[in-house]
Amino acid sequence: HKRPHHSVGIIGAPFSKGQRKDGVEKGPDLIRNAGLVEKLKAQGCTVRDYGNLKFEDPADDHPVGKVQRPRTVGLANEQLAKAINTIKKDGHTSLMLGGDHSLAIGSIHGHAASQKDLRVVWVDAHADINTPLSSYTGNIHGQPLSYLIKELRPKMTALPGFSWVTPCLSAADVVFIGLRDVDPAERYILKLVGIKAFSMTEVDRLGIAKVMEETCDHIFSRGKKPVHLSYDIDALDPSVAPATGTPVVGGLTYREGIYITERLCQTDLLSAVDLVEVNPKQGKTESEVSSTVNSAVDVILGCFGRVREGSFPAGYTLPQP
Ligand code: 5AB
Ligand code: MN
Ligand code: MN
Ligand code: MN
Repeated sequence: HKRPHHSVGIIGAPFSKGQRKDGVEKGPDLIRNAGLVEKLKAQGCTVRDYGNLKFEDPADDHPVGKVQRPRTVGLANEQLAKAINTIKKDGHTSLMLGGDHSLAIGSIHGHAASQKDLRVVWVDAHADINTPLSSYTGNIHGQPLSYLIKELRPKMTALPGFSWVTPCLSAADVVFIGLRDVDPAERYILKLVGIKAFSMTEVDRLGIAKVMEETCDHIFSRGKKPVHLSYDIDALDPSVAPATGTPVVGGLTYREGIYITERLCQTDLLSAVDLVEVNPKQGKTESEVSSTVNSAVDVILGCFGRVREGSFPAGYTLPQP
């Protein structure tokens, strides 16, 4: 079994306006400062860091209904979509470091522009599928999938900043893992359009290995297609990832969280990864912040070939006595 070579294109998205807590814009640099690039290279990856996007603040971005900062979020995601499209055209697996989860709109849209017919694995405590009208918080980080799924078109309203967005996914292309805090409207939507979901109950019932076999069966049942992994760090239990804006007890263990990445890496079809919602200001201590960042780094390393059984580079030989 030859390990495939991973060429990773990193884009930082220091963006927080899809929700109301500051600090999440510090995610990209924190994750880099934990040695991400060096660690990816040490496990045999080629890495190109495209740096951080710079976001603008459109004037008078007043709410539309309950939806907060639509113009700012729309514009940031339009920029991100272009950057991801460039990274894909350059031939890399894209790695987007957030930032809040509203960024999945641009990341998935940009990915879909270069690889049509993708599959999405959404690892999260939350379903992030509120429509602008169903959201009671008005925070767009709880809504990204509603903009992307074709079947939800009839439930959507036009928002300033979002005219560039066209839904690029079908409901059957998406799988959720880790759900445990789903709004009534979101549960209704999951049933309405029929999205495969492994909540924490299914993780308990089946075990993570079976969840991943069923996930792969589902996403590849209509052919082998590129996979977009959108990983919200709050999917992990707050004991291993406390520094995040909306923590929920009863989450994935570190081992379950890593297993997901190892299994998806094995498919050789991982084409884009998002790692979002690391927020150092939500950590109560320095060690809460570092455990969250370290978990995020390990999730990423698992996506790009790290295996817990250990490995050695091609051509490796033991020192001769
Ligand atoms: B996250 C909530 N459903 O819509 C909403 O962290 C929470 O990206 C969303 O998963 C959590 O605001 C968004 C109540
Ligand atoms: Mn979440
Ligand atoms: Mn999320
Ligand atoms: Mn791999």
